Amino acid sequence: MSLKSRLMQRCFDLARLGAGYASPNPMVGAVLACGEKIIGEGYFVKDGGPHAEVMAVRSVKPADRKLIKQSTLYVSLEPCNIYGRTPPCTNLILEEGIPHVIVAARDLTPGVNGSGLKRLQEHGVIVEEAVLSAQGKILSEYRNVFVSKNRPYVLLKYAQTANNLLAPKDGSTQWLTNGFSKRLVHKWRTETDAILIGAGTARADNPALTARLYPGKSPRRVVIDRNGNLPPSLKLFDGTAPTLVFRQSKSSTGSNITFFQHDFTQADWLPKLLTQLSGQKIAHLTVEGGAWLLQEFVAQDLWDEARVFTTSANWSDGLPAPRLGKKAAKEFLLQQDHLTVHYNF
Ligand code: AOF
Ligand code: ZN
Repeated sequence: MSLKSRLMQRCFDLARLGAGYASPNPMVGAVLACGEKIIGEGYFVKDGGPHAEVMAVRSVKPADRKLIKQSTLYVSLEPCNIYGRTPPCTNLILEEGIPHVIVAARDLTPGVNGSGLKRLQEHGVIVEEAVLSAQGKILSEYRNVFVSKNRPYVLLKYAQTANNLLAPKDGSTQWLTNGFSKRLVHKWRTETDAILIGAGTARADNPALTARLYPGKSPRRVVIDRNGNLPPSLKLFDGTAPTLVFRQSKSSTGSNITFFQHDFTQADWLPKLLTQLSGQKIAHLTVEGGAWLLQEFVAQDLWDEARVFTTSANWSDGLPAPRLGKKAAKEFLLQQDHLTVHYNF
């Protein structure tokens, strides 16, 4: 692997440390290197906080500061060029006299979207774009979907039998995956803004949707309860994590629950629901089921990624899993569970 790729890979690894806390801001990692020597590095820790580039510059030892003017800044995402809650990172780069900037992907946030790179170039900074761009895009895609499509990035997560069945037909629960997969799913819960399920899944599985098998924060819970008849005794309504409930009719509030009145009779109820979630600063949404809801996302092409566990079970009957129509980009084996990751971009 070339030096450039290695240092960009380091940016990606740093960026991922912000998973779950960066959103709705992007995960960003930055490395300041003088030749092969890393003199500073940082990542975007938490929404509202200092940017990765700022953290990288701050981390430079006083003795190494003189090297900044001959160093290269590697960033997983185009440096921002707007006054948000923090000043533009392009200012910092120019003030510090960093002569060379290498990025993996553009920031599609209105006002940035290439202008950060352009400004740097206009001031004589050598700019290189699209280094490890495919990986960079995966890292930044949730932010870019959020700011350009007025909806959250949608991750579909489900388990299926070897013969592509998702759930028994009678609405009962049948656990498919092993303990390793289950723990991984809890890690993912710490990295997403919210998990959405339909009423059938809420009733059949009574999931808590909190992260218990992995340290980190629990996501918000979102449930579609069109007819408003889910029992209040469900774990979803226990107040342990903020919960958003979408119903056709108006409802009162409950403990840590926000009710949304939503018109499910309209053909565009799903994109509209996603827009509502965007308004709640949900930039990364995981959809956990059931079969009908998952299929709806696929049919309306409103998904960005799918993580699918395929187990060795073979059922004679059941509800079919969605047909994604996208080949697996990544594959993993967790003992006998086969995990595939599919991207729709
Ligand atoms: C960067 N480096 O580490 C991050 C960036 O004021 P804020 O924090 O809301 O910033 C808004 C803009 O900064 C927006 O374009 C967002 O995508 C970007 N985030 N940019 O240069 C970073 N987190
Ligand atoms: Zn910035």
